[in-house]
Amino acid sequence: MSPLFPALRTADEKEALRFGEHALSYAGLAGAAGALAGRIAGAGRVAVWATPTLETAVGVVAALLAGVPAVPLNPKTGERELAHILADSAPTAVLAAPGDLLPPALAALTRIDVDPKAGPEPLPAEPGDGESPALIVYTSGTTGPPKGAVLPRRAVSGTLDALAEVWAWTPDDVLVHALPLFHVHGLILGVLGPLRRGGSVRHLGRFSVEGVARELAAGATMLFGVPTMYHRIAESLDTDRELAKALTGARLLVSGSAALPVHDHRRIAAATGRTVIERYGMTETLMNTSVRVDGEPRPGTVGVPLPGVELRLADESDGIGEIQVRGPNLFSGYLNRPDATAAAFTEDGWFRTGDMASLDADGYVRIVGRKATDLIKSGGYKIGAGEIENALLDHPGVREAAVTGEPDADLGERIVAWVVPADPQSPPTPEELAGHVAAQLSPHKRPRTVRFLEALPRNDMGKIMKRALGNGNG
Ligand code: MCA
Ligand code: AMP
Repeated sequence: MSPLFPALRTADEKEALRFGEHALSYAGLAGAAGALAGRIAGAGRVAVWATPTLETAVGVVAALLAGVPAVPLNPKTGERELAHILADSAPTAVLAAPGDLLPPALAALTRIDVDPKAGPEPLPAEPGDGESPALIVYTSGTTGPPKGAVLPRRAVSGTLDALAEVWAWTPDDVLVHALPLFHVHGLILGVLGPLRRGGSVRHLGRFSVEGVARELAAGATMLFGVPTMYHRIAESLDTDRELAKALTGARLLVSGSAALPVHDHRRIAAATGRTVIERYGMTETLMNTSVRVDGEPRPGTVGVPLPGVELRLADESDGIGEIQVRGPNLFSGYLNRPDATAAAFTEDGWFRTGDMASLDADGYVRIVGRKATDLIKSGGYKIGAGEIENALLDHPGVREAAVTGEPDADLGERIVAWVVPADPQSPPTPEELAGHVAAQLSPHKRPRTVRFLEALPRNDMGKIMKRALGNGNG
């Protein structure tokens, strides 16, 4: 396989990465990542403390250059989830920015501080085998703790090159975003994408409508975001003329990770004359479909299969079936979970996405829902009802718990916890339960609403009937 980042081999002074005040040229990145790659060569796997910083980008690029699989960690991960990820992925070292305070769970690992000013050091030869694992990204299922999706090098290069083709993504593009760097969207598309093209990325550190407007006005050409971010942009457009102007000037506005409501599409188009392009992907498959830059934008659809990706609808009824995909974009399997890997594929080798869709006559894909009602997409994060229920049940004030997702204009879906308190006279407060879930799992998995009940509705078999819970979609 050819190198993942050709621009690092002909490194020049062009800006590659910028996080707030801190920027790095291709020459600087090649030096720093080359030096770090030398230090970690031969390590089994390395964890990366994935703050939105230059250090995270340098750490991940170094791992890819060294052929050492990287496990990006959400720095806000709670105790229970972090313990699971570390036990499952067994990294030998953790890469972090100097001065970052790491939780005790990481104390047993060798800590390697990332120095973006290190080098110059010659770049190592990258692994030639496209099947060798590049990254392990943890993703939630309906039950149990998150699973580690093993992403091989060919999936990373394949998906990024397919996107380059359909988006006409070139070295001249400057991407702006504020996505977290421990998921596919922010890390692979949002950081490795520009680097593979020899372009640039400016990361805002934290999302703000002002930050997006500022960078687009100052030369950024592309914006990546989840629907919640576009919703917040749409909300500001009425009153913010500079924002509308900045968006109008962008080459490409891309949304993904969840469905962008047609209402927000329309508001943005009305104020800017620009149509947001949607693409559809998954941690396990990287990107599957997109609206093409030279194709007809069609709000409510996620476009057409990307070059190299085969897509079919299985078990169709009334024109709706499960999206199944095949192609070089797919993961290799779940780490340590041959059972789950086997269950994720059909006998003839197609990956079952669990997403339900219909196809327009010309092949545009319309996602209409999900097979599993116990998966919630909130703010673009995938969250399993089961993992939250288990965390809630660990709280001494909770006797029974069920979790559903309810429609939310801002987050797409909002996590709702239905709780039977251990002591009805003094139930725990909603804030206490949200804090408990945040500390055990992750803040984005915390319930935004808690409803107390005397008992959960159950069927004759004792199974909780989520459909009987309020407006829940479970
Ligand atoms: C609040 N916070 C708490 C608590 N409550 N912390 C601890 N305990 C609590 N009880 C903190 C949070 O940590 C956060 O801190 C701040 O308060 C606000 O949090 P929150 O309310 O969750 O933020 P939000 O406003 O809801 O965030 C919206 C968001 C976010 C910015 C849109 O949801 C987001 O970044 N989403 C991106 C998801 C994503 O990238 N998904 C990709 C996966 P602080 O502010 O300091 O952080 S999907 C994927 O990769 C596939 C392949 C695909 O197709 O893309
Ligand atoms: P994750 O496992 O976090 O990678 O999330 C993948 C899931 O996000 C997919 O299975 C879809 O349900 C959803 N998703 C991603 N992009 C889109 C999109 N553009 N429209 C609708 N759903 C999406």
